[in-house]
Amino acid sequence: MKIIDAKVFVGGPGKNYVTLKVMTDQGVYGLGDATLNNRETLPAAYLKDYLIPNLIGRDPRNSEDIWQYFYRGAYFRRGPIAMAAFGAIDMALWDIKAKLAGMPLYQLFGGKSREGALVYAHANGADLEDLMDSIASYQEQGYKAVRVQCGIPGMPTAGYGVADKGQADKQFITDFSGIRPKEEIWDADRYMRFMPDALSQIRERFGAELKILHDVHHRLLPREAAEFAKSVEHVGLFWLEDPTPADDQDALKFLRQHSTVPIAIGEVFNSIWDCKQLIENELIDFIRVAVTYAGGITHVKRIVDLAALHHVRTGFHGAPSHSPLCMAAQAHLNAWAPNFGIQEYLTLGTAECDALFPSNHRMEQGMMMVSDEPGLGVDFDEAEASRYSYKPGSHPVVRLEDGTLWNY
Ligand code: KDG
Ligand code: MG
Repeated sequence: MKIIDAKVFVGGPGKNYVTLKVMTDQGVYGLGDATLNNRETLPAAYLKDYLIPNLIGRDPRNSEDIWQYFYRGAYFRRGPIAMAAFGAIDMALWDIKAKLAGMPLYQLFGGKSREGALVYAHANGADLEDLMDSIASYQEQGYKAVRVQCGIPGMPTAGYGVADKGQADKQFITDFSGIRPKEEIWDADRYMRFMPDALSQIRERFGAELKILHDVHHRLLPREAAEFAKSVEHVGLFWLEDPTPADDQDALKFLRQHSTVPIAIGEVFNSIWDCKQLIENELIDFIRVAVTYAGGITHVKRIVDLAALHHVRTGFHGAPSHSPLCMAAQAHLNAWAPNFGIQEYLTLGTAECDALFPSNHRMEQGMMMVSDEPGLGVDFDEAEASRYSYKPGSHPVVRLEDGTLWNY
C-alpha cells in the first residue's frame, strides 16, 4: 500500500483551517489538521515544500516510522510550525489505519473508557453582570463546566478572553482586520483586587455543582500567581489555567508550595519535552496540549501515558481556532484515556463548518459523544472548501500601562 498524493487546503468559515488530505493507491484517504492559529500559512508551506514530497511512495500504515522519519530527519527538532505539520500527517495516517481496520479510532487505542467526555464552554462578560448572564446561558444549555473570564474595572482594555458589553456570545480570539495586532493593556494589581471576589460571587450564585475554570493566560509573576491561587482556594475551582508563562517551570514549584488549587498548563507546548518536568515533578494537575500543536496522535498519546503515571489528567486545548479534525482526534483520545479530565469545546459547529467537515461527533448535555464511524469520523467537502481562502488575522499584543511588553 502506498501514499500517492497529498493536498493542503487553507481556509474555512471565519477561520484559516489548514487541512491535509492524504491519498493512497487503494482509494482510502486520511485527513489531518495543521492549523497553527495566526501562523497558518507556515505549517501549510512546510507540508507542501518539504513533507509531502517525502511522504509520497511510503506505506501509510507505518505511521510510527513516518513520524520518526520527519521528527529525527529534520535535525532541527520541535517548534510549533514543524510539530503542527507532523501532527497533520500523523492524524491523517491514523485516520487511514482506522478506516482500513473498519473501526472508530478509539478502538485502536484500547476502546472506550467512558460514553461521553465532559466538556467546558467559554463564558465571558465585560462586567460581572454580563458574565453571570453568559454562565447562566451555558448552564441552561446543559453545560456542567464553564471557563469564566471577566472585564476588570478600571483596566483600560477588557482583559483576556472578554468581549465588549453585550457581545459575550461572540468568540473572538483572532482579529481578522489584518496582520498587525491590536494592543491591550494589562494591570495585575487591578486584576488581583477584583477577580478573587468575582469568582466567589460566581460560586455563590451558581452553587457547588458547577465546575468553574479560570484562565490567567500567563499574565502573573510567580509570586502574584501564588497569592492569587491562595486567595481563590475557597471557590473550589476545577482548575486555574496558565497562572504564569510556563517557560519557567521552576515557578510552578513556588506556586505548589503555597496552594492546592488544581493547575492546568500546556496549550502552548508542542512536545513531551516541554511538559516532562512539570508532569514528573507533579507540578500540574491537567495537561493542556492539543493534538495538532503537539505532533499528532502518536506524540500526544505518549504525553497522555506519561501524565497517567503522575496523576495528571488531560484537558486538551480546544479553542475556537481548532479544526473539527483536531477536535475529532481529541474526542477519540478522550473516549479512551484512563486519565481523561475534561475537554475544552466551543459551540462553533455552525452550519457552514458542518458542511465543510461533515461528522457524527456530537454534543449532548455538556458531554462530547464520539462518532462510531471508521477512522477519525470526519469528512472534508472539497467543493465547500473552494469557497474559502486564507485571511490574515492576529492575536492582540499585551503591554503594561507604561508600555512594557507583556504576555498575551
Ligand atoms: O491561539 C491562542 C488561543 O488558542 C488561546 O488564547 C486560547 O487560552 C486559550 C484557551 O484556553 O482556549
Ligand atoms: Mg488558555
